[in-house]
Amino acid sequence: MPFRSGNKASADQPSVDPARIPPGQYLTQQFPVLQAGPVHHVKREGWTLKLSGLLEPQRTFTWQDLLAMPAVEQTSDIHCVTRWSKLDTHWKGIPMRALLRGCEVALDARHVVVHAERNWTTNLPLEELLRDDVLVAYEYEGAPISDDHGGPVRLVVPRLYFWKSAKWLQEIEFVADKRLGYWESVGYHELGDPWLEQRYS
Ligand SMILES: Nc1nc2c(c(=O)[nH]1)N[C@H]1C(S)=C(S)[C@@H](COP(=O)(O)O)O[C@H]1N2
Ligand SMILES: [Mo]
Repeated sequence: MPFRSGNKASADQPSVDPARIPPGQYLTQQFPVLQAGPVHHVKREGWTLKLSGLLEPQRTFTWQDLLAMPAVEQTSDIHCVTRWSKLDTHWKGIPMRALLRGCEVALDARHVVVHAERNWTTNLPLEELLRDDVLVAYEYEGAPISDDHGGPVRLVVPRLYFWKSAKWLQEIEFVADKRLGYWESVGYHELGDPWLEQRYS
C-alpha cells in the first residue's frame, strides 16, 4: 500500500494521469522564474515583434497590432529541463500560424532563431514553430504576463522543454541552416523534446 500522509496539502493534490508527466520530471504547483541574467522590464509602447529572414513579406507587429487580432485561449502543460512540470497552464495570445498568414516562407527556410531582449536566443526547427499550439502569448491565467514571466509578450512552445518558450520576445528569424541558441550552444539539446528526455546534446 502506498503511504498516505493524510496532511491537507497532499490530500488536496488532484490525482494526475501519470502519462502527462514526461520521464524524469516532477509536478509543481509553483511557477518558478528562470532566465539567464536579470528580469527585463519591457514597455508595451515601442515593443515590436519582427518576422525576419527567409519569408516574404517580412513583418513587424506592434502591441496594438497584436491586440487587434483574434486571440485564442489555450491550456497547456509545460516542462522545464530543470525537471519541474506544471499542468494546465492557461495562456491567451495569437497563434504563431495566424501571425504568418499572408507570408510566404521560403522553401529553403528549415529553422528559426527566436530572439529575445538583450540578445538571448533559442532555436527551433521550422515545423516545431508551425505547430498549432505555438502561441505568441500576452496573458497568463487571465492577467497580463508579468515581467518576470516574460511580459509583455512571450512565446509558448508547449511540446518542447520550456527554455524554447522565449520570454520578452522580439523577433523570429527564418533561416536555412540550424543556428544554435543560448542554451543550445552550451550543451543543451538542439531540439529538447521532453518525452524523449532530450536534455543535453
Ligand atoms: N528571454 C529569455 N527567455 C527564456 C529564458 C531566458 O533566459 N531568456 N529562459 C528559458 C528557460 S530556461 C525557462 S525554464 C523558461 C522559464 O520561464 P518562467 O520564468 O516563466 O518559468 O523561460 C525560458 N525563456
Ligand atoms: Mo529552463
